[in-house]
Amino acid sequence: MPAAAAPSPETSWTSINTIRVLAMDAVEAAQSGHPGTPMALAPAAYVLWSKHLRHAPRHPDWPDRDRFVLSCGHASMLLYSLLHLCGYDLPLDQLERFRQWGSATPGHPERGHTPGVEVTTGPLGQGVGNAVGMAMAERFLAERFNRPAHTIVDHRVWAFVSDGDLMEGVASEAASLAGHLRLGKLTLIYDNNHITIDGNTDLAFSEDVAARFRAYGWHVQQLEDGNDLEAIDAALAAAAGSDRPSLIVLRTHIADPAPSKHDTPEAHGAPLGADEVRRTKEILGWPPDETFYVPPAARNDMGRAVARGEEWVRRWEARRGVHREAFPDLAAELDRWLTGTLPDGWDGGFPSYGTEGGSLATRQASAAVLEVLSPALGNLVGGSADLAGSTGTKRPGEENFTADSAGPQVHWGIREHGMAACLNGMAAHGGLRPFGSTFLVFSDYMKPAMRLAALMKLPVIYVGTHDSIGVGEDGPTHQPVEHLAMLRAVPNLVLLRPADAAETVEAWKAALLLEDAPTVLALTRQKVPVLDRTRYGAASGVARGAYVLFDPPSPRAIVMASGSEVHIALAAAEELTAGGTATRVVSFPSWELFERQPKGYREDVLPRGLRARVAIEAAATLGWSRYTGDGGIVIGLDRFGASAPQEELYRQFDLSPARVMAAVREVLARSD
Ligand SMILES: Cc1ncc(C[n+]2csc(CCOP(=O)(O)OP(=O)(O)O)c2C)c(N)n1
Ligand SMILES: [Mg+2]
Repeated sequence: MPAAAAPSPETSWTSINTIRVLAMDAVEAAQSGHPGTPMALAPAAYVLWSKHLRHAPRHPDWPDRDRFVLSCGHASMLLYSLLHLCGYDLPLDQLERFRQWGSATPGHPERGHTPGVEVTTGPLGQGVGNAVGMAMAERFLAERFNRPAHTIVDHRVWAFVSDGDLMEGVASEAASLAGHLRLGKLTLIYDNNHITIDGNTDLAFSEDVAARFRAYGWHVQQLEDGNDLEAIDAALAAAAGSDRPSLIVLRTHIADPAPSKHDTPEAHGAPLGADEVRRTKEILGWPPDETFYVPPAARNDMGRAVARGEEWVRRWEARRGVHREAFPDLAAELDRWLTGTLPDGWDGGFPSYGTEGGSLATRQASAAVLEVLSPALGNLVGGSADLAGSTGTKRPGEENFTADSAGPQVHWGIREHGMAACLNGMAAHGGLRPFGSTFLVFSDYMKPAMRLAALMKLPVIYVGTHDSIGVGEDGPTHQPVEHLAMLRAVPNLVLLRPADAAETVEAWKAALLLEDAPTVLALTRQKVPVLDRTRYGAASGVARGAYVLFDPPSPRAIVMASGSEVHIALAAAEELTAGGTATRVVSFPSWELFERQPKGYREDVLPRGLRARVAIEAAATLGWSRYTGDGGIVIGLDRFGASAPQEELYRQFDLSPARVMAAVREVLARSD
């Protein structure tokens, strides 16, 4: 990098104070938001963004940029001020419209909404996991694509975290894993301000955070003065030089230098008030009555990020050109990974099921799919939270991700919260197809991150096995009941519950083709019959969410079901049909994919005129009436399961063909 003259301390402080004032003014204008934390973190942010963070404001998607995560998303005005001043496509009028409808400056940072925002943050703790996932992604890509004298993946991950972030359990899980994996390119800057919403941290947080992180295997530094630019600079450099993940515990004072609100919880989440803002501006030597004032010196100083970024990108492009010439196949593969493109023939080698009969748990079919898919893709990075064998995600052919070498097989440990948050970081980083697995019932432990994946439109794949009372003897703690309804309620989350081995193959395909939504594959522990596809509808219908599986002429009723209950529906419909009551079966693996189909298709599967409808699923009935209509019957399980062999449970809860047949007769009688 050409050595630009370092800004004078005076200029640096002008820039820092500009960040502070913009945060105060934006919150004041919105009469809503969080001014204190951006003000206190402005010095550290300035040093990081102007001296350490490698970024390119005109190329916010430059693959080799450093990643910055503002885990304490409530401090969003800090990020917006930085982005604006550094020359990202975020004009000042957007800061003036902070938190307003349609502005690029929402209350908390949202990925895909504001250029330069890497991840959506706000739910505390999640950003720590995201940062860990990003550092894992960087290491994985670096090991795949760098060659001696050809370094094309080499970037760091920096995150600001608050007291709340470090109190949340998800951060502990992720930090523990990061220490274990020795993710040296990760640095957390902890805003140790002793303040949370309810008051001083004395209320609830007295552990020695530095000692805790040391125990995780982190490199830890403690700084007593959040305004000591030189010390911060040196600490960031030392963090970057460590081969372990780094924590910088930085003592700050919320709302510094507001004369009466600094160090108070009031400065966390409310405007400082016109008088306090005025007095703060006077202290800073700012024109007290002007709002959103950006001194030219600050604009010039921070605006240097543009030219610096252009130069970094230019050099990287040059290195890539040389790398491409030396290793054309490798370079093409990197292109493919970075653009999220599936390789030619990716779906060619899957096992095919459908004529041989027999039975197979869908988790086993999924394991067979993974065995083929994993080497074909190369970037399917993930694993399970200590249930690799049970969830069929062992992938015996793949290397482990360890502290020494980044294979695609991740052992997350028993850390579902952390796993899910890391998966979001990996997906947001780009280049990988991340997946995680556990028992479906423990989606409860992943839900906060799953929701954020859906909100961020990240194509994370969750493999959730043991998807019903079919779990059997382990009992109600391990038997999901309400989870399907819970997951279906999350906007932009796709749930797929395949009925047999062939549907499982198709479900994996559908998941991989989704680029803008996370997918849950809900799979059985127990064996289910492999349907004879010469007799029934083709499993390719899975891609459409629901399809006609069994269709006698002139059906009088429809039975719909997902997963293991499709077989119960089928047995009932065949017997009814043989007895003269022609009954159609709709296999319904995914409501969300069905809702994406054109109206005509949906009408073909569930014709308006065919109102006699029954649904069966070994789960909470909540929601199925949207397809059965008021006149229909939904058979399910609106209670917890129990510990017993699974056949016995299906018997006790009467999830049986006889019950379906009775229900069909009842709905037909109603409509007669
Ligand atoms: C999971 C979660 N719980 C609660 C909140 C609401 N909340 C926002 S900030 C905050 C705590 C503020 O304290 P701290 O994290 O230290 O941030 P500071 O005020 O110091 O910036 C809380 C409880 C949240 N955003 N996320
Ligand atoms: Mg705090």
